[in-house]
Amino acid sequence: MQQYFIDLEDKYGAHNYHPIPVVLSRGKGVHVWDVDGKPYFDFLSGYSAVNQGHCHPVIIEALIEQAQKLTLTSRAFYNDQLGEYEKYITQYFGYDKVLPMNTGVEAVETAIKLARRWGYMKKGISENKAKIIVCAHNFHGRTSTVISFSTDPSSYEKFGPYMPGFTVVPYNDLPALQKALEDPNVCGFLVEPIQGEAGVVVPDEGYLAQAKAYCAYANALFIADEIQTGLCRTGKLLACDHEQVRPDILILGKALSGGTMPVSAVLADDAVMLTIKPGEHGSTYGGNPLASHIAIASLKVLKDEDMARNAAKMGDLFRKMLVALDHPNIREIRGKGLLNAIEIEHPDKDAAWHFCMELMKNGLLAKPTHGDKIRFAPPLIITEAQIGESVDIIRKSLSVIS
Ligand code: IF1
Repeated sequence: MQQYFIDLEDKYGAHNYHPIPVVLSRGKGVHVWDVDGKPYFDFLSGYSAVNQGHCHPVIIEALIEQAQKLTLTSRAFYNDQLGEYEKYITQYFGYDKVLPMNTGVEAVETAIKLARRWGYMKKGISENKAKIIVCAHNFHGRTSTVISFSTDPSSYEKFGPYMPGFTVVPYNDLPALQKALEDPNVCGFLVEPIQGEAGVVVPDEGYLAQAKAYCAYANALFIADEIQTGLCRTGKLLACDHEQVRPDILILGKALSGGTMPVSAVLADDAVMLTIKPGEHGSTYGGNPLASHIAIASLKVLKDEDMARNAAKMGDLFRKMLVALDHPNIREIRGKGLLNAIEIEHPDKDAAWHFCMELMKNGLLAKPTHGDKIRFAPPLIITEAQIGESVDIIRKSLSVIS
């Protein structure tokens, strides 16, 4: 049965992914089921889009309710959902304004345009000279501008020519950042509070706070891409909250819709946001009433169910249990809250893939990146008992690479 669907995708779909060979047809909470009815723990959570768990009843109810009333107006007209959502999300995160988009990378693009616009209008940078500092091994999405400052050849190679105006510094390197900020044409520093795609790289404590302080001193905007780290994933509402850092521009996506549709957002105060005027930026679907209604429900559920607290607690427990496995083929265990990764040490370079295949056989879904790293990021509603069951599966599956 599964092979039929795999063959369909292979024949008619572009080959831009290499999935784990499992075909899913249902999800509920921390579980997904394949087309044959076999259940799995979902330890990817749609790359953190389903923080609230699959098909969360409150979010699905909001979706159905709004889908039956009004789904899209375009921004040529007002609708009765967008304003309520804008009020809700700005108060939720404490910013003057929000600019709604759809995918994560669109929100990143929006933040880049905002930072440049602010650089020209407020900082006085001369035209077309603005620079944005980014970090090595960043991942901010797949558009041609965003891959222009990727340092991963599989993201940028043979997709040039590239967009100029970006300066790369090493991640978690404060002196390098301080030096790069000396350039008066720098309008902002774009950073992931924890690097996701790079393999869940957690910077040293104090990095974000000091980076923000350097930005303030240099009159440059601190731009946090919390698309993956935000919305309770790391055990706080935002990963920046671990260091009491308030970004000048905050970028959100993924779990803003609990995995139901692409909803992203850029938050900033008036001094930044009002530099973009009517007609200068937007999107057909951005701020549509369906997305607005769903996003309120998705944010509400995170707070009502105290998911930050559970993510912090379950994350600590999970890492403790992994450490206790004391397995010779696990080189490193790292993460914060329920954004975790392990690194496999093995002479066979496909060991992490074989291990994930075994996890699948035993009822847990995860996927390797960069060969030897495996991300473990279940929905934030996971219970202590389910963490226990999952670690049992991980322990059992490690035998294939022992
Ligand atoms: C894929 C990783 C996760 C992101 C950050 C922006 C975006 C992403 C920090 C763009 C997207 C995704 C996309 C997904 C794989 C994935 C990913 F492995 F690449 F690193 F989540 F872990 N900023 N991350 O993590 O958001 O436009 O995709 O909505 O298949 O490419 P998008």
